[in-house]
Amino acid sequence: MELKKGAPLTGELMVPADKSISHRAVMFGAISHGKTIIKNFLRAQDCMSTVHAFESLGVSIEDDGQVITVEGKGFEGLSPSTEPINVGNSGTTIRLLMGLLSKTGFETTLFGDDSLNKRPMDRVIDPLKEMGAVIEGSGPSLFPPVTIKGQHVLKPIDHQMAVASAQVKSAILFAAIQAKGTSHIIEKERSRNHTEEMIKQFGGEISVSGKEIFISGPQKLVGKEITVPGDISSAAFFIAAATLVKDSSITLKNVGVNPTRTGILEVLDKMGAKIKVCSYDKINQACDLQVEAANLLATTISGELIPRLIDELPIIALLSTQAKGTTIISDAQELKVKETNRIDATVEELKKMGADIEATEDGLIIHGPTPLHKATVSSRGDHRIGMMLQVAALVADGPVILQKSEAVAISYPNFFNDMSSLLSETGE
Ligand code: SPQ
Repeated sequence: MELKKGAPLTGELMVPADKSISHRAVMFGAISHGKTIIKNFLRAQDCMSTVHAFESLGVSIEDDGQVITVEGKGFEGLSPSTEPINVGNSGTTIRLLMGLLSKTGFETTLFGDDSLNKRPMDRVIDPLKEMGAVIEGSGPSLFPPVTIKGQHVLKPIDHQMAVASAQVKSAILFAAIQAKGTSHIIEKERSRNHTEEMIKQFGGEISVSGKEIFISGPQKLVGKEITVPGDISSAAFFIAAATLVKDSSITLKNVGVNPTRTGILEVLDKMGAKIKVCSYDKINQACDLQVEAANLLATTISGELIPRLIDELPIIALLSTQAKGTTIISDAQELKVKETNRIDATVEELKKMGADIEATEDGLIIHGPTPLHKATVSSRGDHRIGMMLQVAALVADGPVILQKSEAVAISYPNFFNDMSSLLSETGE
């Protein structure tokens, strides 16, 4: 696909629904008792993998084009799938399901595409094993396919997490809510808390104090109506585009601003971006963001910030190529086990366009500002790398050819159309 240099971005955009929350809404709907109605569900490939997985486990899920209705019958309402379940590219689906399915009393096999089948599952399987779960994977990192031999009893866990990961934490929570007794989990750093929030929303009990979580089981959850806010991780690409392209001014509507996800806003504020956060909707933790073009300064990003912006680091790296000075990103080794090794993918693809960027053991060093040139680049099958490269093309000096552009559909099927709607409102 050929990407052209950008005209100023203007106008308004309703960014698509949050991927992390959409996955969890289906999961909680399936294990709760009664109907769950999901408004503004993200119909992207990853979330459809979660829908497909629960349908295979006997859960009725209806989509009338407006809302998704999940008929929950509790954990005990799940039934064995007749065949192994393909969860595509979705790390969230496979990892959370391992905890959720660890006490079914039946066996389930989950597998994914080439990228997912190379992502480590030991980080989830090891703590679940301590709880009495029996889960098999292959090789030393326990790669998919994984087979979950659902048990009849699980033990609670007292666990200090080794990685700052919402997926690992959520898998443990889905097992802990079924185990008899109180589990105690200490996070390495605070990661996105949508699972904890939803346990409460679906009538469950959980106590969270800083990095410490206590949860007792077994608990019975009750279905509810849920509205998914817009995804700040999708909004990030437009925030970056409007910041970088001269004379831009846009409004992004209904963007989720849960504080465990807003690291990018804090970093961009420090870099000198012009982002105004307005009209806060308390119930959905969502805001409108007004973004104008700005000149950026380099920064440093590390520590507790990393899990709060982990998926935004490729686009932050691009922004840093246009910022004055040297940006240093560290403590971000988790990027190596995403859909691609996102440290290598970001460095190698942006270097093709002339960026002054290098990989370190746990992050990136970027010198700017550096002009970006026309080139042929590839998403490598990673949606976030594909979207980052579309934004890079807006500030390049000539056309950029993006290979494997279809990967954006994993989280954002209408991404290229939404980008051109903001670019074309100037008439160019
Ligand atoms: O679901 P998947 O494939 O792992 O998706 C990614 C993404 O970029 O969309 C990561 F590659 O998001 C993860 C995120 O990085 C979604 C997520 C969640 O919903 O719990 C948590 C993060 O992963 P982790 O491993 O840090 O917990």
